[in-house]
Amino acid sequence: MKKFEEIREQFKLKINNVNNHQSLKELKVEFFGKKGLITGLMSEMKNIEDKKSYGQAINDLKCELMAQYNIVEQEINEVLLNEQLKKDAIDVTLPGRKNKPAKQNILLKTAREIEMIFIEMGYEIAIGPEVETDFYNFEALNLDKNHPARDMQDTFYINEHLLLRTHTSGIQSRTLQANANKDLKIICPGKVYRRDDDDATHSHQFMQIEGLVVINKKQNISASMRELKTTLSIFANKIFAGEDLEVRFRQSFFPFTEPSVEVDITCSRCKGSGCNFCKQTGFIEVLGAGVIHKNVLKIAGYDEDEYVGFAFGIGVERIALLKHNIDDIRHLYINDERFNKQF
Ligand code: FA5
Repeated sequence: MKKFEEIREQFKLKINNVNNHQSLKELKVEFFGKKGLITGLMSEMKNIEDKKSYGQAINDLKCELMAQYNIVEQEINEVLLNEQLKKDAIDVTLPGRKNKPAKQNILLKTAREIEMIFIEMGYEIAIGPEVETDFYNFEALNLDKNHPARDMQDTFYINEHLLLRTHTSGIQSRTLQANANKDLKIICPGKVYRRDDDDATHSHQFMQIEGLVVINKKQNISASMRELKTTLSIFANKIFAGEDLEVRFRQSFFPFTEPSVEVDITCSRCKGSGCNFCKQTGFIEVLGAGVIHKNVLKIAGYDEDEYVGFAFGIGVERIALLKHNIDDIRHLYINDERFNKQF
């Protein structure tokens, strides 16, 4: 019983000096731990005759001291909580931070500018799904299942028949089929996807704006190579107004146009002398175009001998890069405020 009293006194003395979690923890180990003073009382059990009363006494002492311990622990927690609350207090009378209105991303801004140029020329807007069928993305465009040109536009397949569209030309095939034997003058903006390796001028996801004009040959206007070249020259002059950039038409191949061309613009970084950005060519390709292949008109239900048309697909990112002298396509997507606020 003397030993019990000593422990009780010792505990009282120590707990009065506890004022933080660390000393509380040390006290707990010293008295209640595996090798603590209270546990130590148990080792005397073997020398005690009335083991039951002795055990009961240890338990009572433990409960008594534990109750005091819990009170002190609660007090310390309260003090700490109050300190934390004081530290975290918000002065609601301070004036709030102003929200800065976000600027429109330069990519979308460029897309809207391109659209406006064509809308002013009388084009209407058509849209289509980003998850496209193999038929509209390829087959209706004269690219049957095993056509080698499909390799140039490998993409992400949802299943055998559905894929992420590789170009906006799928909207062209849809609109032609829905309006067979009617005149058409549309642009089709949208996102497209390809299994391309990302670099300064390529992305696996990018934007295109498709253009399509179809006219009945009986009319006194046409929509063939000459009109295509004129249209694209007007577009290039408007979008790059004030810039000293050359427009170059280069012979090319697309299964859905015949003849086909690609249009390049002088590299805005080296002004044509050749650099890493333009892969030393002095030019950046911005679009593909051509006179609509007769098979495409036929598949869509048009009388291919009665109608003629041209189509083009503009890479929106490439226009933005050239127009604003941006050195990497990836800047357009990473949403860095320092980049965005320059435009
Ligand atoms: C096409 O996609 C054709 N559908 C264009 C077309 C439409 C031709 C109608 C004839 C008639 P092409 O794969 O070349 O063509 O892509 C067109 C433009 O998209 C390119 O000139 C380029 O500006 C842009 N482009 C192509 N691949 C990428 C890419 N990985 N990242 C960014 N822009 C790209």
